[in-house]
Amino acid sequence: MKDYKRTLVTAALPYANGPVHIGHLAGVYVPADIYVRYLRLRGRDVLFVCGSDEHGVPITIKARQQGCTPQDIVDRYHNIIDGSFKALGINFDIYGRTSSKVHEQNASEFFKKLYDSGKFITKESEQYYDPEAKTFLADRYIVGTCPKCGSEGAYGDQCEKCGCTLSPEELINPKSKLSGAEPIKKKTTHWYLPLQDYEQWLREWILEGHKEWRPNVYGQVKSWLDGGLQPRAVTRDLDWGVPVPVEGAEGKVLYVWFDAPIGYISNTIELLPDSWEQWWKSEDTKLVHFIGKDNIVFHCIVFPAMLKAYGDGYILPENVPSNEFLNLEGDKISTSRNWAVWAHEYVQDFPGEEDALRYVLTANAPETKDNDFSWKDFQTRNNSELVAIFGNFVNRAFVLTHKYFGGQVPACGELLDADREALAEIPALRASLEKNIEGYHFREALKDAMSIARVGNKYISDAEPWKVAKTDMGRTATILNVCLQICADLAIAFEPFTPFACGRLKDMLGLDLKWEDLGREDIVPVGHQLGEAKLLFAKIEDEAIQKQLDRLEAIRAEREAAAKAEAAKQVTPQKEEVTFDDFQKMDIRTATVLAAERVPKTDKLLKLSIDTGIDKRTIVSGIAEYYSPEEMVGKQICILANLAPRVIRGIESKGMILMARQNDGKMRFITPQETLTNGAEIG
Ligand code: B3M
Ligand code: ZN
Repeated sequence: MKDYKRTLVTAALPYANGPVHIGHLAGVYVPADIYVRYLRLRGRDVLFVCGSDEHGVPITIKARQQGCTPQDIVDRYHNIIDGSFKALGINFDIYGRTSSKVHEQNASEFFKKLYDSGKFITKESEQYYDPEAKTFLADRYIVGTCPKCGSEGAYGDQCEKCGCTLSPEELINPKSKLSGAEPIKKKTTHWYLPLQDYEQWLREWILEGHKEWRPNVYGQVKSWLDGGLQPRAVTRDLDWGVPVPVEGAEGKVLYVWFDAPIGYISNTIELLPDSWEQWWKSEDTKLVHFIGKDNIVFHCIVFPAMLKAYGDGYILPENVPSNEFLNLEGDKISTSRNWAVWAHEYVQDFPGEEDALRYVLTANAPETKDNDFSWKDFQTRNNSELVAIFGNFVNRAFVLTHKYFGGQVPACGELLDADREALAEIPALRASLEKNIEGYHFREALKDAMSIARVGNKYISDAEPWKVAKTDMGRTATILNVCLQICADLAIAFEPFTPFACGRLKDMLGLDLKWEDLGREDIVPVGHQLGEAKLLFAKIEDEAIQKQLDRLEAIRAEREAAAKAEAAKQVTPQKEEVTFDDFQKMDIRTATVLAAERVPKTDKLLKLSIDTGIDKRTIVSGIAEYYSPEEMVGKQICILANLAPRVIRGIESKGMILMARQNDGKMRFITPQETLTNGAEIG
């Protein structure tokens, strides 16, 4: 392993078109923050860069929906996102924005240099154009009927109902979202980065050189490369973004996925205008991108190809850790369906419980496969791990030290086997923790930290200093000394994971701790005065959890009702063709219900006596779900008169009542608009 002088950590720039949710936190920001905190604790030189991704079509769509400007949208969400990161202790060195002047200049210059040095190709293509609004239409701006599931309002790139990927050509009856006009095809020219030229180089760099990358990342890269790379458009016809800085490119901007990764560089420049290059262009810098799994291709293929094309000494990432997805209560997290736990709402609903979320999202991180967040699990992990093990242990150690020794760290006498065994576990756990964090296995690393708490908790429970104190103060002193060393270990080991509690614990200890202290047996010096015991973690009560579950349940119910209403509008496809003769065989007539009663011991059946004009007869019908007997009496209905008789529940039923069934299952009988004579032939 190469020895780097410094580490540059980037976290994917969240789109400023909505707040961040627990999926983002678990996938990208919490792991990135853990990694950075750990490196800092070890005294390494680290820079942690993030910012809002403020371009792209979804932002313009949101602005249009809300009747405001894209700038209003990004201002709003930039602030919300920035605020929730801060509240959760995710401490970037800079949280910039891709709408900043610095970025506009930098991205523009980046494009210009590639353009001037002939790294792009241009291609003319036909794109959808709104003849009324006089503008090209991004795929998202075209809506129509989904060819796969038939639902209305599918987008030109995707149907959100059935989830299928689409191209605008496939939409049935496409319309522009801007004017409602039918889009036409129009020629336009764009710049493309010929990715295929970098294929061989990418193969060597990643497939040969980075077999240690996570399997999900490596696998995705491999399948892209095996599929053969194509030129990628780096410009778009749009009026929101960084203008394409060449003549004849009016109305065109840089594609959001071209400018966004450059944003990492721009934000570094903004923070360190004089020394940014040492972070981006020095072989002594280790670059690590933390991203979501849907960003892999851009960070492993497109952005590296851009940097390679640019030259000038830009370094490439040493690793690109990316997680799988986190689900919520068994369902995919979805911004559009509001199925999420929003970071900014969490910090409002659970003030002081920031660590609990960080802890649970790490313990449950979707590192190797999709994982589920449930509120019950959240509560259990908080209450029975953080509170009952870590918190409880520290609290007992402090309270007893105050009780017996006035809060002064008591002297450590001769160590017994139990003391030595407990203490001996810490260096091994430290080594494992280090290995796991440096290998980006944060869930395992957290287990190591928790194991230290378990060691402490078990040690104090077994040693029972509260009993020993009745007879042997010397031994009590030793036990508590050992406990306090473990408390200090916890303050260090947990800092990357639960920084708020560790801050409180360090205050209680009154010590400045470094990673190197972890596992030492004399971190806390004898005679040192401890602070008062503070609460490290609070129990999360059932009511707080129920409130969250109720909120989600309401959203689910609303969604189901909407889906039902939507389904009711849907029409079942037409049946197979029949001939006129087939139809002629059906003898459909008007008739009047003379009497009606429920068929005993059934929920669904009514026995109806009807006057068909031809005769008086009995029909048993599955109508009771929709009509009471009283409602039926006297009604004129339509029947299939010549249906072969059937015996239903011992009653002979002759014919069938015609009913219309909606797609939500609701049925109504068919009645003539005005009362007719019974037995009138329908056809
Ligand atoms: N904004 C996508 C996302 O939030 C995108 C990441 C950009 S990183 C340069 O998933
Ligand atoms: Zn569909």
